[in-house]
Amino acid sequence: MREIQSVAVVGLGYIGLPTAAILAEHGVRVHGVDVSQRTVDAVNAGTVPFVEPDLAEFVSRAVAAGTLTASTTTPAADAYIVAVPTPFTDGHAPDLRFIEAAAQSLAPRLRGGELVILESTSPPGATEHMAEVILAARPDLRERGIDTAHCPERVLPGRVMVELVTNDRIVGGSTPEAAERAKRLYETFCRGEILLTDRRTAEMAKLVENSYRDVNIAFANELSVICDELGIDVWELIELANHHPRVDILQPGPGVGGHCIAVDPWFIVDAAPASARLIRAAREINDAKPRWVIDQVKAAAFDVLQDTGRPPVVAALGLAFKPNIDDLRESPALTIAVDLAEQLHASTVLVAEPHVDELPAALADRENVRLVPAEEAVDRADVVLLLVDHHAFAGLGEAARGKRVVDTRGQWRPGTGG
Ligand code: SAJ
Repeated sequence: MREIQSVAVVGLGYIGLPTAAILAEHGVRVHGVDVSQRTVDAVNAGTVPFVEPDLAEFVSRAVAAGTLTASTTTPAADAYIVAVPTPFTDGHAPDLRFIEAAAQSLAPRLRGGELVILESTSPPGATEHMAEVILAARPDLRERGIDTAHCPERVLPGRVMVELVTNDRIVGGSTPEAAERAKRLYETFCRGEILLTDRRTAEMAKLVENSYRDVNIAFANELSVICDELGIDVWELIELANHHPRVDILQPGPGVGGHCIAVDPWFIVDAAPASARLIRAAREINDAKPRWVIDQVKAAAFDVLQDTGRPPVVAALGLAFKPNIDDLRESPALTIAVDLAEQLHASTVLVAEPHVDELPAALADRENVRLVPAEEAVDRADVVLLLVDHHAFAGLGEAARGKRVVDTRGQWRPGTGG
């Protein structure tokens, strides 16, 4: 089995860059590839283009040691790790265009005998498809075949550099030998168990993990709507029910965000539309939650208008998709802030997001939106909407008292110290 000494990581995003950095830290020669010159420049300067705890230190160490380099073109290497986005189309079908482009970019570099790993979260069959794209570009390698594997990442944003090392990993190979080769590569930095299977099962395992979470969050979100109708505090209810030894209900929120849990279940629905009924329903329930939150804020705003005769000032606390990070991708909080600014156009919307320096494009050009410190937002608002339970907001519940509060995370409920 050929020893892997050099790896090209195609896609230097939230997964590709940490993976490149940790491989480099463990003595593998890594070359990162990205279509963005800005990302490539940042990495070559030993810096990172996004926030992830400890990542900057890893990258600067590896670049200084000469084990990590980057460019916009794909070089020859012993192994390739493809970590590019897999978005979906408007009809919720997976869009494999970036995987195909990555395959096209590395195909001319192959000499035969390399290992090509797909890490991107993908629908069942995507790794086989990637292999086909490579072989279509390189028919000379068809007879001998190429080793491919799917090794889904399962790291939690905010804990990536820890979980890359500690999480167990699933490795699905085109053959048992290909799986074994990929395992040996991941063993250089992963201390978790590395479990071997075929490519389709590995692809499906990743999708199933995130769907499991989505279904359970949907259960909590549905409970929150039911409890509102019935006049019951959903957070107290969940806390009580979770005392049962076999019950562990998750927390309701303003909807499900991020680039994984809100996306991956659709790949299963697309692959088995008639059978994936619960998985589809969970997606629909979670996707409907932002509208429900907006209706609550609009009702509160209407009450203020009735009482005072003027359009209310609304504070929207948090834009990130979950607490204590700066990631706004697929964030229900951002969607809600944008829609509120649009629908309450006579109101001022004071947005507070301590993890960003400026408003994102979707809000920046709106006349009635300002980015302000959280304390000021709460102080000036008639209606306070808590969208993300950032630590920074925990102590503001007292200042919001007496105002109309829509607390989508239960951060300020009595007894939580907020
Ligand atoms: N959320 C709730 N209630 C909860 C838990 C989460 O509303 O009780 C919301 C969050 O606010 C957020 C969304 O769900 O909007 C997703 O957040 P998350 O922390 O559950 O997950 P992600 O998207 O940051 O990361 C997930 C993880 N998958 C699982 O926990 C099964 C991570 O391990 C995966 O690596 C990652 O997706 C991925 O890349 O697929």
